[in-house]
Amino acid sequence: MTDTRRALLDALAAGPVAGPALAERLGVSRAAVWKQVEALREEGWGIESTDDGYRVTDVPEFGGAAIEFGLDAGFAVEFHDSIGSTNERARELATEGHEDVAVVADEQTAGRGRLDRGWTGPPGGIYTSLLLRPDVPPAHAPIYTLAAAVAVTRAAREAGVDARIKWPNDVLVSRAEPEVPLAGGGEAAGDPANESQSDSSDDVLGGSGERGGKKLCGILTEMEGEADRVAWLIAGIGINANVAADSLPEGATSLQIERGEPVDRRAFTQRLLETFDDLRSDPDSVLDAWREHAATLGQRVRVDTPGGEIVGEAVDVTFPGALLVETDDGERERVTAGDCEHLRPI
Ligand code: BT5
Repeated sequence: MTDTRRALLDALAAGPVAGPALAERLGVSRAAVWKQVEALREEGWGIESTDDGYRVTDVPEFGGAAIEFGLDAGFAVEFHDSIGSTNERARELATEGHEDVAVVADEQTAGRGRLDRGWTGPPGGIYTSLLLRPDVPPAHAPIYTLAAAVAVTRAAREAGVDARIKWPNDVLVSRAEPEVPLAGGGEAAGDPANESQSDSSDDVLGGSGERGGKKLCGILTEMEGEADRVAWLIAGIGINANVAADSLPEGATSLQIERGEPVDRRAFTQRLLETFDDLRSDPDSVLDAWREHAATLGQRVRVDTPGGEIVGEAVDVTFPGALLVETDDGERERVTAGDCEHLRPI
């Protein structure tokens, strides 16, 4: 988006402005203002000429200018109808020295998950990568993954979808637990045999379709660090927004499926960026917000960590994003990375 167009839309976001006042404010001719207004109309914007000046009546459903219009967050938006991976594009921008950019796409053709896994990105999604340069040590990076998960979850809940967070990086939509006979009153007195029981219909997808929920969103955080400081950090967020079930892997769901109608992707993305922006400026608030929306806490979990498998009850999350797991022998393990599976309660 050109600077003139951005300035024009910023001015109109506050209410009607007359052509001459716009021209003066933008430092361009009245003809140039008129040309920009015409170009916006051609792209689907409703802009009326009233006695008070130009007034925006309609904003396109999705797109860079649409997301930036009225946005209360410190991000410029770079929009793509289709792209390989928004994380890859954000990396390019990082190398060029940019910051505080949200790369957003409607479709991703080569989306990436963690650990060389892929991310299916049909049209109708919200695929975004937020490029930041936080002044924090590299060890604090995980708090931004948690912040992204909180931001998506809040936006989903406001859109009427009962989303919850599975540590560390998934947003799931809850559904009723299958009826499980509770052994001996249901106290968690670890019978390892039960832990391998799984409902194969919903948790076979390498992190997708976990028990108790279908995967609505995945987050891939990448960063480059200097010795004591993050050089850049990219929070890559893939949200199944207006996507039908047959375009998604098994165990996945979308906002449209859950709502029974499409979601306003512009409003959703704005809410996501605004919440993330608030959280990143106050990292200490992230953990409480995360706990509030967590599906993992209180669950019996199995975490596949680089150092081996840990099974127990997820009791808390600690800064900057480690999961505390109480194992059956009463030890508390602090898990900083790994794939987490929610186990059937015993
Ligand atoms: C993730 O990895 O969940 C992180 C996904 C991050 C995607 C975003 S989109 C914007 C940005 N640009 C990128 O290129 N990436 C980021 P992981 O926990 O490894 O889960 C990956 C697994 O989720 C796959 O192996 C599939 O089983 C499943 N999966 C793939 N696509 C899915 C989808 N659209 N919905 C739900 N599950 C999916």
